[in-house]
Parts: sequence; C-alpha cells; structure tokens
Amino acid sequence: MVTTKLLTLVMVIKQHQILLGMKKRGFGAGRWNGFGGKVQPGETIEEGAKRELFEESSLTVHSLEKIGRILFEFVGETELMDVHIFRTESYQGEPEESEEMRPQWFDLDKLPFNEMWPDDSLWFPLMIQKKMFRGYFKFEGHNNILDYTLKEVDDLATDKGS
Ligand code: 6U4
Repeated sequence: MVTTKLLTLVMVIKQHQILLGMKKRGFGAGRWNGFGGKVQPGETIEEGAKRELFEESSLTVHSLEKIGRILFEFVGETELMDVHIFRTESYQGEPEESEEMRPQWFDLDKLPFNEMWPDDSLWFPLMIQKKMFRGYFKFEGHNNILDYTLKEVDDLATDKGS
C-alpha cells in the first residue's frame, strides 16, 4: 500500500541572500537544505513549518507564504513524501545552530547546488522569482532523478488536497 508523509520546507530570504542549513543528521544529512520536517498530528501544515523552522534555526515568523508543493517518490519505497514549501522575507531572531542543522546565509547567485538535493537546482529559480509551482520527482537512491514534472501554478490554495 502506498502511503504519503506530510513534510514542510521553509526558505528564509533576506535581500539577495537565502538561509540554508547543513543537515547534520537524518534524512538528507550532508546536504544544504531549507528548514522543515514532519507535520505532527493536531497541527496545521503552516504551524508545523513554523515549529520546525524554530526548532532547527531559532528563527520565528508570523506568517509564511505558500510557494510550492512537491511529491517525491523513491524507487522501492512505498511511502511518498508530500513536501509543502514556504517562503518568508520577514522573521525575528538570529539563526543559531541546532542539533539538526548548521545555518548559513548564501548569496542567491552562489548557491551550493552540488551539495544540495538534485531537484533544488530545478525549482529554486521559480521560488526565488516568487513563482508558485507544483512538482513530482522520482528518485533512484538519493542522487538520481529518473523522472520529473514541474509546473508553475497560479494558486496553490485551490489545489485538491492542499
Ligand atoms: P527526524 O524526525 O528529525 O529524524 P528526518 O528524517 O531528519 O526527521 P526531516 O523531518 O528533517 O527528516 O524531514 C526532511 C526534510 O527534508 C524536510 O524539510 C523536507 C526536506 N526534503 C526532503 N526531500 C527533499 C528534496 N528532494 N529536496 C529538498 N528538500 C527535501 O530541497
């Protein structure tokens, strides 16, 4: 049976820079990534996104902009990852290292794509331009994209299941 795990991913942008975290453990360890994780029972997706951002970077936000949604499939695994992506340019606090993440600001034109998930180089340009998107990526292992779709959308809120 195929099951779906609900996850969040938050991109914090400050002028011409973006905050990424080096994932120190767990899924995607060794890669620069946005902040996020599993949505817990009883919280909304946005609440989960804010909680994970705070736990992993010490930043707090009042509101998050819903910017994308990507479904990830990994060959041989029955669980799909439904990742809801948010963006914000207004936050409180200063980024601090956590047990899970080491945060660092990167210039938007000097992103470390070779140390990021391979799908990121495809959708980051849309996210940076504030375009909304939906995607599907089929991975073999963690490095190889076998198949994908990526499209700009006008509205994520009206998407079925969001
Ligand atoms: P815990 O419960 O903390 O051990 P962990 O296995 O470390 O969980 P978690 O909760 O940090 O995973 O969630 C994985 C994070 O990675 C989520 O924010 C979504 C993000 N992610 C997963 N696949 C991704 C991909 N291909 N590209 C990307 N982010 C991805 O940019």
